[in-house]
Amino acid sequence: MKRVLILVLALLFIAASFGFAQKKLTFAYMPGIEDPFMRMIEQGAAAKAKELGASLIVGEYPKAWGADIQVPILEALVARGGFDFLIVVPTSNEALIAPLKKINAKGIPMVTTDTFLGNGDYSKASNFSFPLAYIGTDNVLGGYEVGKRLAELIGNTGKVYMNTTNPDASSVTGRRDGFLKAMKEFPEIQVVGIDYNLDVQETAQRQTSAVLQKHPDLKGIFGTNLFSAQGAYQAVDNAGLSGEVKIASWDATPDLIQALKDGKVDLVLAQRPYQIGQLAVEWGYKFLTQKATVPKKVIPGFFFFTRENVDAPGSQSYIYQ
Ligand code: T6T
Repeated sequence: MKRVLILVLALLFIAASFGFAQKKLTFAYMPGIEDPFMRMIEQGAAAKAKELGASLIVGEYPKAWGADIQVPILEALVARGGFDFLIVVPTSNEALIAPLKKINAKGIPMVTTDTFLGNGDYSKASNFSFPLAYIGTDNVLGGYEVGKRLAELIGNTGKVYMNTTNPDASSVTGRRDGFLKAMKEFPEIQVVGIDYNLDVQETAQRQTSAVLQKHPDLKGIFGTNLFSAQGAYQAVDNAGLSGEVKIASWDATPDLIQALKDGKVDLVLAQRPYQIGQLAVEWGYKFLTQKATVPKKVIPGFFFFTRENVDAPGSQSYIYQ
């Protein structure tokens, strides 16, 4: 009788453990803005979740960039609940610290993707080091590489201009700083201005048109994200200066790839948003199921499109589809 009881208890224990191991995990993704880059992160995260037998829920895509718009959506997502792990693109490295800290204090582990909090160093204790990792591009390195290539495109001399989005988003400030670092290596290049378009393409276009009027001898432009670059090349095109003003752009949207083929843009840096999404789910899953230590920074690389390689079969997977 006693043996039977022990056997039953053992079976119940195994069944309970099995049930726990089988609990379907749910990830939540909170994007930064409605755009093809953020959608690619979702696609990568969804694919990886499916592969691992987990599921993904997605917060509403903000129609514009900024904490004011993102935080209420994020809070609604958390209020709805039903997820084990958060993947978030903070739209401000300062303003998102407090709301995310509150969410983390509820016991929700998280990674930040694409952008980070504070200075991005989650390895030292600080008021922003609670995310498990930053998973995204090395933006300073990318900005630096863009700068070197743009310098070469304009023969290492002349005026250049940068159109960017926000002064408090780590992604674009990293690109700006890396680019300016590269420019310091070219004493004959003059940076005539930096404008912030707040992630509005029409603003980028208007700002670029004004710079072209003020500096008709402008030689090069760096557009630090898809809205900046798309607005910038359209302004140059409208002024009839395509080909004369060299344009280095960031983000491989089909629009920018077509512009590269048409000679309206000269260089396109592609990030790896699909991989960013995959890696976020993969590390979250390892953390939840195996208590794995997540590396504080996970950095997939980037890829440069030029007119020489844009049609190569090996390049096509880098386009944001
Ligand atoms: O360039 C990406 C992203 O990396 C950046 O943080 C914000 O803008 C994009 O989403 C493109 O619109």
